[in-house]
Order: sequence, then structure tokens, then C-alpha cells
Amino acid sequence: MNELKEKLLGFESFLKSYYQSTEFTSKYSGKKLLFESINYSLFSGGKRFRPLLSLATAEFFELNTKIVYPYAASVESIHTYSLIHDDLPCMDNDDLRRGQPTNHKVYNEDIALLAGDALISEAFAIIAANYKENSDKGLTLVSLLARCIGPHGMVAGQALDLRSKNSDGELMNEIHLLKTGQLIKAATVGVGVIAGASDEQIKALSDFSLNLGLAFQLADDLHDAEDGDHSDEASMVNVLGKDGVKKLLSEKSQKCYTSLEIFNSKCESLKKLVEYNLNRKF
Ligand code: GRG
Repeated sequence: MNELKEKLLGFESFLKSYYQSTEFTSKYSGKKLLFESINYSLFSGGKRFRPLLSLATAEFFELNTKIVYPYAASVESIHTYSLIHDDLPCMDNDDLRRGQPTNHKVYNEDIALLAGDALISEAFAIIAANYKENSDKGLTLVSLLARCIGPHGMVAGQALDLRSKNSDGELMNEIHLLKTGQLIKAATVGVGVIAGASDEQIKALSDFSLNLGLAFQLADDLHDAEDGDHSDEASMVNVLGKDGVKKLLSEKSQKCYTSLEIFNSKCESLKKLVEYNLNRKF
């Protein structure tokens, strides 16, 4: 895990040098605010769980870590957009994220909305610019990410969530697979694509990630339940109770380990991230 954390520092400098380059500065206030707003949310203490997953997957395939930085930056850009938009008044209407004022509280709704839009577009620009030597792989990455976050992925999960009652366990499972699981899937499967993984390996990474996505959401629901009253949100705690959620979290984590069995013992970092999620307190 320490080695992975070191690699994360490299990713962090890649992300910083990308989003804090001169391309992201302007003397005109609209653009200046837009760039500040993007940077505010990108660098405000996220756990970087998805980049860690990409780096752990790269480790398994023995890829040079630097090759996956742009792809991980692309996935983290999408993650950041989803959080900015999710906090907007027309969605969850949250004032705080990571203990600090949400993007729209600092930059107003108009700029926050545009910062999210900009991050989606930039995510795809990063892939196009960095994987053009192997255009087949680049195109597969674009297609994978678009499918994972679009109308059959994360955005569909958000739409279901906005209009769902929080008492139907099966529906909530579907919401979490889409809203949380699909981007986590993109984080690992994309690295499999870069590595030229076999179909069997891609399937294993996908199964692993979808179970991890569910486990991640369950850990989040447990954390929220301990944090205060969230009875109006789609939380599995409202369906299964805290003990039921703890049991399901352990089952889903076990399924993650099972999905990795085809990789033999060479995926310690991926396993450690499952463990980290199982024990995390935030
Ligand atoms: C398309 C607007 C829109 C939203 C998509 C991802 C999402 C749906 C909404 C974000 C809110 C949310 C609770 C999503 C579930 C996934 C989740 C637990 C996100 C938080 O991820 P962390 O904990 O965030 O990795 P940090 O702060 O560590 O980066």
C-alpha cells in the first residue's frame, strides 16, 4: 500500500501540472473563475480511490505507472464533475462537501455547472491526447468511459436515485451498480484495456469492480448513518438496518476477492483496496 501511495504522488503531480498549467489561467474573470472552480473541487481532499484502483490494476499488469496517469486523471475528472453536479440545488442541494463549502456555494451555480461540464469534456480530451499512438485502444477507452458514465451508467443511476423510494432493496442495488459501480469499473477495466488484457481478465476486473462499487456504497451508507439522519436518501441502512448492511458489505467484499482468483496471488494492491474500503471510517 505504501508503494501505491508513492505512485499516487506521481499521479497527483500529473493532475496538478495538467490543470494548473498556463492553459488553465486567464486574465478575464469568467474563465479565471471557471478554472479556479475546477481546481477548487479537484484539489479539495478527495480520497483518490479511483486513481488508486487504476494504479493497483496497473501494478498487476506490470505497466509503467506513468502510462495510466492520464487515464486516471480522466476518470478523476469525471468523478469530480459528478460530485459538483450532485451537490447543485437542483440535485442534492448540499452546502458542504469534504467538510468545505460546495463548489456552487463558492463560485455560484452558473460557474459550478460549467466547471462540471468542462471536466466531462476535458476527461475525453485527455484520453484523446495521450493514447493516440494506439488509436484502437484510445477509442476503446473513450467508448468504455462514455458507456460507464452516460445514459446506461452513472447518469442513469442518478436519474433513478432522484425519483426512487428508498425502501426497495433491488432498485437500490441497481442504483448503486450504476451510480457508483460503473465509474469504479471504468477505473480498473480501462487499465486492462491499456494493458491489452484478455477477455477473461477484463470480465474479472469488471465483476471485481461492480462488487467493489456496491461495497463502496454500503461503506458510505454506513458512514452516513453514523453521521446523522439521512432517512430521505437512498441508503441501504433504511432497508437492511446497520447490521444487515455490515453483513452485505462483508459478502460483497468477499465477492471482490473471488473475482480476483483468476489472477492468482499477483493482485495484492487490489485486495488491499477492498480491505481499505471494508475498514474505512469516511
Ligand atoms: C451525474 C450529477 C451526476 C451524479 C452522478 C456519482 C454521483 C452520481 C453522485 C455523487 C454523490 C454520491 C454519493 C455518489 C455515490 C458514489 C460516492 C460514494 C461518491 C463519493 O466518492 P468518494 O467517497 O469521494 O470517493 P471523494 O470525496 O473521496 O473524492
